[in-house]
Amino acid sequence: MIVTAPKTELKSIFDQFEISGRFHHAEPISVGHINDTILVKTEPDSEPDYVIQKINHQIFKDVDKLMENILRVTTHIRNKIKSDSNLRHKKYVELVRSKSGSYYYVDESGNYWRCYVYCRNDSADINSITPGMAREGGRALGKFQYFLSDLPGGHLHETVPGFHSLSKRLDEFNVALKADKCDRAKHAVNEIEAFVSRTGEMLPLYKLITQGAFPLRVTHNDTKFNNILFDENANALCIIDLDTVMNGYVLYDFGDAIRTLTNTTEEDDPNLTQVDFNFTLFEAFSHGYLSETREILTKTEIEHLAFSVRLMTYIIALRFLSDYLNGDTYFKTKYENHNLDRTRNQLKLLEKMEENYDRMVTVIGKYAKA
Ligand code: GN1
Ligand code: MG
Repeated sequence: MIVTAPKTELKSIFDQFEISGRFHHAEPISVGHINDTILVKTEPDSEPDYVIQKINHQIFKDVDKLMENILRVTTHIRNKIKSDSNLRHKKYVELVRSKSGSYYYVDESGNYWRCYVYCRNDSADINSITPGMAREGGRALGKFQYFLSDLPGGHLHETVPGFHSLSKRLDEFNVALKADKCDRAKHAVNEIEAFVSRTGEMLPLYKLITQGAFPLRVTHNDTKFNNILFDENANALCIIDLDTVMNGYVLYDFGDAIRTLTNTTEEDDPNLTQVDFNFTLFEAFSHGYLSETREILTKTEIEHLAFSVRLMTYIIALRFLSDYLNGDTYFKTKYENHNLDRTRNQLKLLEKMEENYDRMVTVIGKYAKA
């Protein structure tokens, strides 16, 4: 679909950035749940295309800090890629400066906009991800974490405090359930029970995290598999969507990547018979990931990779349910029960992960040994 109506408005926003080429037309990219993303095609064809994004600053409240993190991270990755001739084919996320010299622009209505150089993405849809792509994706995530392991300048800003904290997400859930302000809890009785009955098995890993059992590293924190871009030969090019890059634990990145890669259907498919855990893709991703990271990860990190898959699926499903109970104030939704469908889908996936758990542990053990 081509955006025609707001063209003048979009063009005037686009014109605030130091771009080359001329605005031709805009197309929405509707994959994310948080920001609004638009692809801007330019002319002549020899010039790059761009992505402009309206940042959700209800969620990312301090845009200066957000953009400072992204700039630090992208600069560091760019320097790594440019200084290694073996990495010449890799891409990096490239922010475009606004004409006022900063990396975002605030319009008259107080909306925050930023601009990136567009990186063409030939990723397949969820049904045609091959084991080769999963392995490449695992390698790309491992490299991403490795590149950032010597990021200078101290800790990144915590742009969303406690983003993957189980205790924060349980507190939010309990507040939402108690308030039940849309009178929706009665539609989610089984789902609520499914979370409550699993809390006990989730807490030990959370406790280990809070006790400092894992090194604090620079992590992506939103490693949906579709945030890994591929070229037409299924080589991973780069990892995008850097809003949540913060200091964190590799378990979060591994777990969330597996959550999104292995589901045999979309995250919000209401037809639960379609939801299954693709073990072959899990194995291929783990192979690629550990081939890049086995030398840097600690024994304790490796031992908890398999469980992190269950923890992350639990946490994100719980966030969908809390948002449903709160009346859909956080994730974008397209219909009344969208967040409930997401919750059910992810709980089904979690069950499938539980069934496959012992095999997952075995596979991690195998690839951890080289
Ligand atoms: C959100 O917007 P998107 O799709 O990149 C969310 C992630 C969730 C994901 C669930 C900042 O990511 O944490 O895992 O939805 N991002 C934020 O699909 O909350
Ligand atoms: Mg995101």
